[in-house]
This record gives sequence, structure tokens and C-alpha cells, in this order.
Amino acid sequence: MALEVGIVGPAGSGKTSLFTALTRTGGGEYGKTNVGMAPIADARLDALAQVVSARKITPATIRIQDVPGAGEAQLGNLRQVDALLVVLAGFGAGADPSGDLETFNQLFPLGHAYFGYIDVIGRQNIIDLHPGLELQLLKEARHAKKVTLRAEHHLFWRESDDDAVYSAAGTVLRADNGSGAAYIGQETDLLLNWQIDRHWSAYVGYSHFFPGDFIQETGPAGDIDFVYAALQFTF
Ligand SMILES: Nc1nc2c(ncn2[C@@H]2O[C@H](COP(=O)(O)OP(=O)(O)OP(=O)(O)O)[C@@H](O)[C@H]2O)c(=O)[nH]1
Ligand SMILES: [Mg+2]
Repeated sequence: MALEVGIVGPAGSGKTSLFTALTRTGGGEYGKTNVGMAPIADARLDALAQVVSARKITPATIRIQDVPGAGEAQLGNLRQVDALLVVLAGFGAGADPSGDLETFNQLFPLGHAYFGYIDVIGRQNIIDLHPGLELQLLKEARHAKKVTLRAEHHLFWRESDDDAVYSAAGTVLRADNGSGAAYIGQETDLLLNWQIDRHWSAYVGYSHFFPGDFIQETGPAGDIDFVYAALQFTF
């Protein structure tokens, strides 16, 4: 299957123009979702075709999706793509590509792999000090191919103390509200993983969030406890 690339960026930034140039179709429709194939130029293919005097040359292709605007509904179409190509307008009076982007855009929420399993903290305006340790408790024992205990800790600060704290979904979790505090809080994650045999595994986890100055100064500030467990069969 062809590699899939999704073109994203602010409205009117030039996504469809780039799509048209790449797919050489002579016309992606403006303001519409366009899907097309872009041939991958490869000098080696041309050389091989010459050697065997090929009558037909079929280059490898990339499937490109051009999505208008940058709303959530449109971006949902892009969950399946292999790579994202972000277009920012660099033409016209007052063009400011870096200002348009403003902050890190994670596009898809997958916070817990990076900022703690509770998924309370997102990827914008964040400094995260994240030490972790994995201990192997058992290996090749009866009913246990492997048992590991993973302990991770996060210390969170706001990168800019004029900006909000964001959720894992990329929305504002807690607005600045005039607070000058940078320190957001800490999270401890414990995860016990039991690989029973080749197919079966089980895990149980506990996480705790300790709110810091910024959370306490800007609204409700209870601790969070998060417990979870799962039994998993892998084919
Ligand atoms: N001068 C200049 N104009 C451009 C460039 N790229 C795009 N445009 C113009 O900017 C306008 C918007 O370009 P599009 O390619 O439709 O932008 P888009 O990102 O697909 O817009 P939406 O689909 O509405 O989100 C068009 O009138 C383009 O001709 C560029 O590099 N330079
Ligand atoms: Mg467009």
C-alpha cells in the first residue's frame, strides 16, 4: 500500500496549491478535501527502464490527502495517514509562519505515553522533568515469562507564565487567570506488568497527581488517584 501523507495547516495557507503541484493533476479543488497520488521520481528506475527497454514505467507513489482548514472535524480524516505535512503561509504582506503556528500542535491526543498515565497534562506550554526506572522482578519463571515494575515520575512547569496549561486533548485545562506561578504539579506512575506466556499478559497500575502552586492558585485543586488493570491476549 502506498505511503499516505496528510497536508494540514491554517485556512488559506496554500495546502491545495501544494497538493496540485505534488500530484500534478492540474487542479485540486480549493476549499475541498482532495485525494491524489504523487509519483516518486527515482533516477534508478529510469536507468533500469533503459537497460531493459521497458515500454511502460510505473513509479512508486505517495497518496496525498489535502484537507481544507484546520478544524477538528477535518483533522479527524487524517488519523490513518503515515505522515503529516504542515503548510504555513509565507507569502503576502505581514506573513508570519512561526506566529501562525504559535504553539506545538500535537494533532492527535496521546498524552500518557509522554506526560503521565493520568492524561491530565497536554503537550503545549510545558516543561516536564521525567525520571523513570524499570525493575525486572522475575524472568522465565513458572507462569511468568517476565514480571516488571515500572516507576515513573513527572515534575511539571509552565514554559511561559503568560499562557495556560493544556489538556491531553490540546484544549485549555486551566487558564492563566493572572497567576504568576510556573510550577503545575507532579505525577507518580507505577505499573506492574506480568507477561504470563507468549499470548497472555496482565498489568495493573496506580498513578497519583499532586497539584502544585499554579493549579492551587487558579481553581479547584484536589489530588487525582487513578487505578487501572487489564488482562490481554495477543495473537
Ligand atoms: N503569492 C502566493 N500565493 C499563494 C501561495 N500559495 C497559495 N497561494 C494563494 O493563496 C490562496 C489560498 O491557497 P490554497 O492553496 O487554496 O490554500 P488552502 O490552504 O488549500 O486553503 P483552504 O483549503 O481554504 O484551507 C490561493 O489564492 C492561492 O493562489 C504562494 O506561495 N504565494
Ligand atoms: Mg484547500
